[in-house]
Amino acid sequence: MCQCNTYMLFLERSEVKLPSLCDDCVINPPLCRCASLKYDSDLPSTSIIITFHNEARSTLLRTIKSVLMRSPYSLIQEIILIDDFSDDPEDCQLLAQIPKVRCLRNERREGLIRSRVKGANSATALILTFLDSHCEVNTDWLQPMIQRVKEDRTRVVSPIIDVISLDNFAYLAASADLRGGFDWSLHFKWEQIPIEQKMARSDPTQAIRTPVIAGGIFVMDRSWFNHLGQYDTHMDIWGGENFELSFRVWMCGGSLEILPCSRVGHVFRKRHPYDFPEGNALTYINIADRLTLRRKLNCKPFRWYMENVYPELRVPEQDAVSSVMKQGGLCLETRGPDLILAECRGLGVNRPQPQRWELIEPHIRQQDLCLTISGFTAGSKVVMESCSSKEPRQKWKPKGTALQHMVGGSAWTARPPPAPPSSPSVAPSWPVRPGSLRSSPERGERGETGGFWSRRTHICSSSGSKEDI
Ligand SMILES: [Mn+2]
Repeated sequence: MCQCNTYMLFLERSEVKLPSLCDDCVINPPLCRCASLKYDSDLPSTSIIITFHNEARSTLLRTIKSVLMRSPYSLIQEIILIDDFSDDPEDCQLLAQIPKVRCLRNERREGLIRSRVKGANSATALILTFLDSHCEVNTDWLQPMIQRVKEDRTRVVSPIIDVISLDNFAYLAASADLRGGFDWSLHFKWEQIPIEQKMARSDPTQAIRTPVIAGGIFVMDRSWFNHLGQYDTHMDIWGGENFELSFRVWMCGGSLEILPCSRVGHVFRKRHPYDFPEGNALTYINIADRLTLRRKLNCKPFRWYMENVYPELRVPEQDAVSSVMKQGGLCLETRGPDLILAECRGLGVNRPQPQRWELIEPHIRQQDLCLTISGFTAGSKVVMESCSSKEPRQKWKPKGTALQHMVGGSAWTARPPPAPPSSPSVAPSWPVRPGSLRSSPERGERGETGGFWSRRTHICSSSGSKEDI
């Protein structure tokens, strides 16, 4: 019996039933075009690398079965399972009876990264496909990715990752125009493609450039993976490796893409179903050899990545400048929820400094609160409200030394604060003409910075300007 027959026999006998797929044409009509795309007839085959630790057998089998049933037979060189020291060694051994499946078992817990590198090092195909152990690949998932990598080996490509419901294992389609991004807490997030890129896309089947990939499912040329230094095998703990790889790919001459015509369902878990080896998120490792590698590969600096790959991600530290704000010799300050113009202190020895405001265009802020006009009509009060990037009432622009509201050009006034008799410096009202509120540098700063807004020196001070609040 030829290998092909054994393979078909397995698929027929396997008890895991694949649920019917959702119809892309119903969910996303433009993606009907995927069905008409043509791929090279001589696409290279791939080694599929799946690592797992105590994964449910049914989920693992579902992953493998979907790969075997929904990929052209010739494209699957092998499926390499790396059992990261699961409690029951049989999990892996039983699966190795399936055609094309090989099993490698770790002698001790190694974690995701060393397991993947072990799989990659034993792979025989020229293209590597990393796949999570709790997936269901969709029809024609593999050809689009191999085609893109065949055309340019420096591309690292990822499918659209659909959702397999944690509750009933139903297959749910994800949006087809998202890319990978992150915030400064380094949490991965799906985000909309920037509007300019969206407008420029004439064909919904086109690859989507992405700053980072989610990391669980991607295809990469084996020689490119090796050239870039695989993974840092000192990494013990799951998570973050997708950022490290993404930055390295971009900065060292490659690119990352999401391919709308390739779809793979993935069980997104609410929490980690297993324990980690010793160490935690604050455990630092020595990266000297990775720095050497970076120099050797002549990789671009992270600034280049920020400016060219992910310019939408703003750097708060860089944008922020701070200043005292003055009008008619008085300083703008907050008193609890109220805004007032008060005598500018800080001139004498040991006198409190006037409050500083941060300009992070278009916001003028103190911590999480932003200077906001309550309406666009003359006489509207100026108040402090929670900052929101979508709020037009909070948009300001420096004009020379003055500040102008970008939308409301009319005069407005601040709410008169309660004026205790003991505070002669409290201004009863804040009548301002547009543009007449001025930022004012502390002495000496102007010469250093050449402007009235100076580089921020602190975000939130517990002394000085805040001590009387
Ligand atoms: Mn996963």
